[in-house]
Amino acid sequence: MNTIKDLYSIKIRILILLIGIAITAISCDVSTNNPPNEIKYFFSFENGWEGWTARAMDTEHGDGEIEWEIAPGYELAWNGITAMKYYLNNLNDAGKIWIERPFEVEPNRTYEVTVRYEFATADYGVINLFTIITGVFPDSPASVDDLVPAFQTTTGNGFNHDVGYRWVNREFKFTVRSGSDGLVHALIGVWGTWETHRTYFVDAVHVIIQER
Ligand SMILES: [Ca+2]
Repeated sequence: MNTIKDLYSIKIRILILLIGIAITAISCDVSTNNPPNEIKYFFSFENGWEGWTARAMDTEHGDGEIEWEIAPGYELAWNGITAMKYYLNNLNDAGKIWIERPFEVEPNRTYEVTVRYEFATADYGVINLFTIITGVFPDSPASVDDLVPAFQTTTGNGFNHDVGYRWVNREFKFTVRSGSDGLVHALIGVWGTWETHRTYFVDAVHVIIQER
């Protein structure tokens, strides 16, 4: 009789232990399913545009337009075999070309957004350089005035003589508040600040969105 009671008691204890393990497992699951407050994206353009689109402003020249193009290509790459190639023949000394991509976030919230990428440039020295465009906005820029906060550093590769193309790392941080549509728009490009033609490449783009 005692043996049967002992056996019963052991079974109850095992059952309680199993329930305990199950509850622990469920609570772990819940904690790992919490919505992350940091979202990381990476773009290497190995699959083409990867959600980005090309835009330009101030490209008018006489009766036509200056020549410009942005497209994924195979000439140079930092990661994999393709990078985004930018060509701007800046005959009007004003052209601005960039790629742009919307990112889904929560509406009406403030975010810290880091935009980091590799930039291949043959520009050297400190004069006659173009200017890098990088920014994050609640709305896609509709005018050059909207674009002004995205005018960043110059396109120089850090050398004081011609060494051809060099990859340089560029990183910028922004604070942006999303609108009611729950989108923020990231931009990467160049502003022609010298009257000549230039080609650049962008690859390995990280966009890190962190809610404040
Ligand atoms: Ca690539």
